[in-house]
Amino acid sequence: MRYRTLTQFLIERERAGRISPDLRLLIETIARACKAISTRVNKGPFGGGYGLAGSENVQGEIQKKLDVLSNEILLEANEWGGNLAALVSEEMEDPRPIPTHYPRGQYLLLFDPLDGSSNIDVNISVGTIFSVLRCPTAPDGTPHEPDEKAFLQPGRNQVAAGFAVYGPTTVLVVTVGDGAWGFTLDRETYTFALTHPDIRIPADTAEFAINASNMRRWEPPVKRYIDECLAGKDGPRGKDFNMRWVASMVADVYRVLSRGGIFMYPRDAKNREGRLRLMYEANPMAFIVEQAGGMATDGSRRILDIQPTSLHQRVGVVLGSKNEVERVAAYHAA
Ligand code: AFP
Repeated sequence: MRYRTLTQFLIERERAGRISPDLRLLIETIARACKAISTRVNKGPFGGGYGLAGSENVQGEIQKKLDVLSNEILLEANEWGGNLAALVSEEMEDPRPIPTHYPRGQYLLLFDPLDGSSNIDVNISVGTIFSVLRCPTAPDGTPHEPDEKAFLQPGRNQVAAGFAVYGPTTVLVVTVGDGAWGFTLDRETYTFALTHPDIRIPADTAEFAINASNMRRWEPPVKRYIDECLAGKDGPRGKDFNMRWVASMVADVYRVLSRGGIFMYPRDAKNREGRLRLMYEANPMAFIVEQAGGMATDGSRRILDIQPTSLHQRVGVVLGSKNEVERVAAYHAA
């Protein structure tokens, strides 16, 4: 069976006027960078990528060599194209404006270069998450300085988002606002083939994903929801539930996209704002999940409507099968 490639998919959307040539180039460039990261991840200890980088990132997290490497791959791939004004990364404190010796473009790119990196050394899937915004312009069309303020836009402003999961296969999931589309890396031709067209998340599920070790810290609505899942068919839900927790958001979200489910990293007594990052984890995943017919909230509010106040702010996340996410929101409202 011949699969359409990512390039064919993007050319079709450019011809349909849904994306600009610059946005097409941006997504293709990110996809190429994800191939390079996938190669390094799959080299394991033979690629010099294992272990600690001996540094800390802006989050105060110990950096793995692959964190730093992945960040550099994405920076180098994206600085010359003339389609970006600036970049934001989980690994960097401030926005990185495109160097003045390159032309600047209209888009802002945000990414988590290697999500789930604490799973690297134990050979569990990790990934890359990205989000694309437009740089705001003045009424006369001149672009604003691509500073922190330019990035602080609600997630509903995203023009594209995606993530790669580096697992048994490398899959890239992308949305440009007309559905969520999954591409699997064909390692013989080294091209992304459209294997999961127009992904749809089932509205119902019997599978939840949460880090249950935080149970004592959860707010009551979350505790109620999980207790009811655990009560199974003898409880108020009248059916048994299964649990999964990979601790790599990309892997957990990809499973939800593939077979339904609800993924939760709620605010709690320890992570009062939540643990996941709004701008380059929650927002892109929320955009993709909504495009696949699912729902994404911080427990009660739609994630894509949250007005950011700082680049690296955290947020609670409840996303996936619509009817379950709605139930959690109803418990918060009660
Ligand atoms: P790391 O990138 O530090 O491994 O964190 C991964 C993550 O941001 C997200 O991908 C997971 O869903 C979540 O954290 C796992 O958090 P816990 O380790 O607390 O379960």
